[in-house]
Amino acid sequence: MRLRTVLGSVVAVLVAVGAMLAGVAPASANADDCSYKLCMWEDDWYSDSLYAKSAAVSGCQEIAGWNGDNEISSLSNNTGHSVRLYADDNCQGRSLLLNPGWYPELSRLGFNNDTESYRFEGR
Ligand SMILES: [Ca+2]
Ligand SMILES: [Ca+2]
Ligand SMILES: [Ca+2]
Repeated sequence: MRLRTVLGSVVAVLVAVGAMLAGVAPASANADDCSYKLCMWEDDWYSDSLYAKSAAVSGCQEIAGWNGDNEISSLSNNTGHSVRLYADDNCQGRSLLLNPGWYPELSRLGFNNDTESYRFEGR
């Protein structure tokens, strides 16, 4: 009777250790969800830093000076609204209108590393 109790305790401890060792990998944190949003990346083909992510809100949207200005190289626009990119802050300067869609290389459109702000059309 006493021995069985000790064995039972040992088994319980081993099971607990096994559960701890197994662990559980955390869910991926970099699966940024750009559905229904506008997303802008530092490099071509939606790579490196994701500097801007926004729903189709109204008004001029500012890209951060030290994290995105003059760095955007690719973009996806899944908002259903066209967006106009601006080469300067405060929606000023040269601009480029983009319909909803995927733009892996803004360099092809003459707008690589230039965007500093943007505005959704009709918002
Ligand atoms: Ca870039
Ligand atoms: Ca610029
Ligand atoms: Ca800016």
